[in-house]
This record gives sequence, C-alpha cells and structure tokens, in this order.
Amino acid sequence: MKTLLSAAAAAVALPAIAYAHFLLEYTTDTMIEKPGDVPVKLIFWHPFENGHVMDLEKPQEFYVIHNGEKTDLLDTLEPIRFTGGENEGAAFKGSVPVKRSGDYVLVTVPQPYYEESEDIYIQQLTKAFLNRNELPTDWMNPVGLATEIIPLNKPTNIIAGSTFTGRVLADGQPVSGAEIEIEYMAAEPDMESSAASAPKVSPMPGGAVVAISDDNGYFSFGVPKAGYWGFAALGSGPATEHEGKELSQDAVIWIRAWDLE
Ligand SMILES: [Cu+2]
Repeated sequence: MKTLLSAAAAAVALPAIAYAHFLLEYTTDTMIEKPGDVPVKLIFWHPFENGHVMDLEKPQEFYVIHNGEKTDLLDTLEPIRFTGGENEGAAFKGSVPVKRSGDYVLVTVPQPYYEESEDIYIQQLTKAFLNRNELPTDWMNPVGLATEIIPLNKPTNIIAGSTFTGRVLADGQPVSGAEIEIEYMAAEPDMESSAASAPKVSPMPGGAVVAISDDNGYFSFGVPKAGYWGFAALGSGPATEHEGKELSQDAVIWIRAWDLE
C-alpha cells in the first residue's frame, strides 16, 4: 500500500495508501524492572492511522539476543486476534525471558506477506529492544539479518525533541538511497484485550513521513513526541523475489522516546 499501484487498485486502496504498514513487536515497557517473562505482541498493522490489520502467519524466526547469545522464542508464540480501528486480523502473543541485566534485542523474521493490492510480497525483518538495569550490552551491534537498521542512539532511551540516527545495512554493507518510512504508534495495543487503545494523535496530513539514507546508509529524524516510533527501510534487503513475484524485504526498527520531565 505505498507505491506502484495501478489506478484501479489505488482507487480501492486509497484510505490505506498514504500510510505505512509495520510489523510491531510490542511490549508495554522497554525498561524491565522485575525479572520474568515479558509478554510481547506481534502485529502486522498500520499503527499511525490505527488502520488495516493484516493477517500475520507464524513467523519463520522469532528470537532474542542478550549478551550476544541467541535464544529461540518461536515456541512461546500463540495465535491471537487483534482488532484495529478498521478490522480484525491474525496476530501472535509471545514472551521474552528477561533475567540478567543488559539489552534484549527482539528479532522477528516473518513469512513473506502477499499484498494483493500491489501484487507483491512484503517481508519486514524487525527489531525491538528491552533493557534491564540500564546496562548496555547489545543494542549497538548488528544481529546479522539480511537487512537491518543499526541504531546510533540508545533505542530504549530517546528524549522527545532530540534526534534518532540509524544506519541501513544489507548483508552487512551500508545501503544508500533507501527510502525509510517513519511512523508513530498512535494507538498502542492493549495487552489485556485484543484491541488497540484510543489513538493519541491523528496521522499526518501529507501521508507517510519519509527519510532517505545518505551515501553511507545513515539517516536521522527529529523525534517530536514520547512513545514508540518505527522506522522501515523499504526494499533494502537482498531478496527481491518470492514465489515468482516481487518481494519487498524491509528492515524495521522500533525505538522508545520519553519526555524530559
Ligand atoms: Cu500498508
């Protein structure tokens, strides 16, 4: 629902075209005080506009990196339903064991999703970050995805009003000229119910917020508001085809901003 739509498809898909789809790895908190299992929801959605929910299949991979060690979390996933402002779709609930101090980098490699309105597949390789006791251990390191965004600011502790800089990589090399869609999680998922909470802001009048990576793969964004912000580098990955159709292999990262109080 972004580019390359035929006129007919655009007419049908118009309400969704201006905003971006994002795979969410949602936790209510990013700083984890008490050790234990942290619930996480995986939702494929349009979170800025509280828009269309896409059906998420069981991911190919879902794991966490802590102190450089990978722990597979696929077995923690259970199918759930999630209701956004427009519809209900298939999503997943999982859990992340958080014990020792440090960063916990959540990684999801979803199945390619067939987007009928564009006749392409979309695969968003997604990272989100938890931290315990402020100890930095992993957030600045690549996790080795085919494409990923490396944060240059600690992603769990961004000040609203400051900036966030990321670097887009594919096969470990910088990607220049990548189109990065930027989105605010306006309506955070409610962990108890299966629905979105009430949106805190309206989407932008001009549609998707976009940055382009520079010659060395870097981009920066002034973060205007506390909450969760997502960045999706579109088609930055090396895979370009799935089952005979075009594949957009995207790198997604989620950061958390806070008001300075
Ligand atoms: Cu979309």
